[in-house]
Formats: sequence, C-alpha cells, structure tokens
Amino acid sequence: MKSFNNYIGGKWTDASANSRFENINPADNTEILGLFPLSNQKDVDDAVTAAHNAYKHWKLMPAPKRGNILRKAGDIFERRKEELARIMTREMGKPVFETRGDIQEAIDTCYYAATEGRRLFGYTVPSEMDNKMNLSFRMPIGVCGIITAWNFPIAVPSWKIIPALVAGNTVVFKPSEDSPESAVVFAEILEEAGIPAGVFNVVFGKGETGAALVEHPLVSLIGFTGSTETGKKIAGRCGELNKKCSLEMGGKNPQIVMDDANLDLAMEGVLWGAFGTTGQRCTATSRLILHETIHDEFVATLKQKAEALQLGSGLSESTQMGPVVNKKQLAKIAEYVEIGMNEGATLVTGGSPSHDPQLQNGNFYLPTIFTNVTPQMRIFNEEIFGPVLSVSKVNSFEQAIEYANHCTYGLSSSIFTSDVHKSFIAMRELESGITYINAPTIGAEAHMPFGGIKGTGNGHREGGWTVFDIFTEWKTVYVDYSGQLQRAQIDNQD
Ligand code: UN1
Repeated sequence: MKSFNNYIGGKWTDASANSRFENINPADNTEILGLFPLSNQKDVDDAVTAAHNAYKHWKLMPAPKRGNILRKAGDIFERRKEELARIMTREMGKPVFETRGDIQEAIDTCYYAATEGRRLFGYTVPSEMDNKMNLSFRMPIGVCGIITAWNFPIAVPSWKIIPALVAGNTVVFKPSEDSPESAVVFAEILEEAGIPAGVFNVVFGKGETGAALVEHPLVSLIGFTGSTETGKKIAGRCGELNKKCSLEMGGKNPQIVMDDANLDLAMEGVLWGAFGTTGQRCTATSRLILHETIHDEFVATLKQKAEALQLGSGLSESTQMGPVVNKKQLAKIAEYVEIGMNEGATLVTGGSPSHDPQLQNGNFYLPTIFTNVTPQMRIFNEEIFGPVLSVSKVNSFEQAIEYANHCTYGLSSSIFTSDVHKSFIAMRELESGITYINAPTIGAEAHMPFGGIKGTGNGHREGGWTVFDIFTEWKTVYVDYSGQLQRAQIDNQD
C-alpha cells in the first residue's frame, strides 16, 4: 500500500503522529489508493514555520519573476494533464473528460497569474497639495492557510494558491481528505517549476488539521471552499483571532426556463448543470423553475434523458456520470430523497441503482428528479450536493424570479429565454454572484470574478483581477517634495 507524506519546507516529511487515513476509490470501495498522514498540531506548526521563514525572501522576489515560475507551473500541469486527470478521477470519481477540464482551469489560472505579475496595478492620484505625490500599491499578507473541498481538487485550490503566490504570500495547503493525491501532484508541479522550499507546503488530514491551521498565530489569512457549516465555524474563529478570511460555501442554484426559450438548449443546459460532476458542484443546478405552459412536456423529456445517462467508473470514456464521492455523502443524498417524498414532492425518477451489479462496489446514485416542489420544502432550500433536481412550476416571469430568489444562498443562477427584456431584468433582479443567460449555472471561467452573495460567501470574489483583493492589502504612500511642512486639509481649517 502506497503511503504518502506531508510536503514541508521543500521535503516530503513523515507526520509526527503515526495515524493515517485511507484514500478510497468511490467507484470501487474495495480499492484503497493510498494512506495519508492525519497531521497534528506539531505538523501544522512545522509547515507554518517553514512558510513564515520563506515569506521573508519570497515577498522580495520581483512579482514578474514569481509570475515566470507560475507560468512554468502551467506548462507542467499541461504536460502532466492526462496522468493527473486519471489520478483525480480515481480518487474522487468524476469522469476523465471533467478532470481534464479541472486541470485546464489551473493551467489558465497559472498563465493569468504569470501576466498579473507584470501588472498588480496600483493607483497614483493627484495630491491636494503642491509638490506632493500620492500613490498606492498592493502588498502581500503573509502565510495563507488554504482549505478546500474534493469536488475540484486542482482547479479550486489553484484559484487561491496561484494568485496568493504571485502576490508574494506563502502557503500552507490542507486539501480535502477525499482528494489528497491530487495535492501531491500539485506540490510536485510547483516544486519542478522552481517554487523555493517553504513557499508552498501541504499538510494532509481531516477537520482537526484544518482547525490547527486556522488557530495558528502565524497564519494571517484563511481561504476556504467547502460546506456552509465548516465555513461559518472558520469565520467565527477568524473573527475572534482577527485573521482575514475568504469563504466560498454552499449554493442552491436555480435555472429558470420561460415559455419563449429555446427548449432544446434549456434541456441540454439542465442535464449538464444538474448532473455534471454528479451534481457535486457548489454551482450545480439544483432547482429547475419551469413556466407552466412548457412544464409537463419539458419534465417528460428530461426524465427520459436523465434515465439515459450512462453511470459508471469515471475512468471509462463512455461514462457520463461518475459516483458520489463517499458513503457519507451517499447517505446524505438518500436522506434528502426521503425528506422530499415525506414533504409531498413527486419523485419522477432516480434513487439508488440497486439492481445494477456493475455499480455495487461504488457510491452510485441515479439522476433524481422531483416535481411539485414548493418554496416551503427543504429540498427547495437546502444544498444536497448530489444528482437531485427539484422542479417547480410558475405562472409568470415575476413568479419565476421570486422563486429563484427564495433562498438563503446566492452563488449562481440561470435563465433561458429569447426575450431581451426579460434577460436584462433577470440580470438585475436575480440574487446571485453569477448569472447565466441561456447557459447552465455551471461553467465559470477562471479569469472572471467567482463568488456568491447572501449565505454563499463573505463578499469576496476569486478568479480574475478580483482575487487580489483577497490576497493583498493596500499600502498608501504620500511623498512630500515641497521641502515644507504642508498640513493636510483636515489639519488646516481656519
Ligand atoms: C465549485 O463547485 O466549487 O463554475 C466550483 C463551475 C466551475 C467551478 C465550480 N468552473 O462550475
């Protein structure tokens, strides 16, 4: 059995605690892919100390040079794409065509960061006074603790780690226990690209390891993607400890289909949005809001198409939907399906594929559709994180928007309509950080702001230029070259 170590100060280091956890193939639970350390406080302390020491030098390297290293990392991700895609599929389940895309997001993020190393724009603005200059620039923050989920084992960590590094921060990464091997490759790639020892570190473990990272006094910032429950705890502790924190949590993303929509397109959109990544995206389409005039026919076709989706191991090129990541998630999904039935929603299709012997060793769950879902129901409001779609019927555009907004989350939303007026009103009125017009709720591009409003986040945006508002702080500088004491207006009133 292959046993993996932490990556601390540029070395693969055995954890001080002797306990390890298993990395299990979700498509075949009999296959254990490796053992990983359950890192304790001492291991986290070693990693943070390495990052803290490396920060002194890394922050002084010119940003364009840091960018050059990250460009190389992009090249190496490209070179190792196929191998890494298969490692990722084996450990978290989604089909290889999806894991290749996951890595592509990291490649794009590296190339974006490489060019950002030559920008990181600040502002130079006029002073109120003669012979005085006002300028401002971005500064790194220090050691960043990065804690992420398993559904995008490379893309989501890259959205945080790569910009953090180009801005001059150092990083301790605690990947999800459901996708640890991808993080091993992440570290190998950064090392080969030339990231100096200690600038990037990985500690494996579960919740206790993440908590030790949050608590560590030398960690200045926590970047988190994961469950709302954990995110809220992290935010609470970061508040008490006066640390910066950026949160990307749950979603319950609606797709509206109006009676004037291109229905074939809307159908392709919801199939991909709801059942792509087995519904395990924070951006997944989990609510479908249909105009009453198209409702029945749309549901009938959707049922047929969902039932035709090919389930199986993600390593097989013909698989369209892989397994759910682990047994705990599988049980949670089954529990929500019970809840939906008890609440009075109609189960159109789905459930456990218990009749299929091919799928018995894996955590498979069929594409599941409920109709007659009302805003009062839990399956309308709560994130399930699996292939379960809640369908509601509305009688007007206004009611569709009202239903879409009836939710504590606000990550992504989508509307299919050919009416230009409705599209623009939807862009304004839909309460979400991201809105798609005639496209599903998934598929954000790495160079655009990514994040949600309401219960999804805490006001930050990853991706593109906005991610630097998370990973830098502003320095404002006044240069007075008048040779006299010039009082600022606030100190100079008659
Ligand atoms: C996530 O589910 O945490 O927009 C991120 C998308 C992907 C990223 C999802 N590019 O669906």
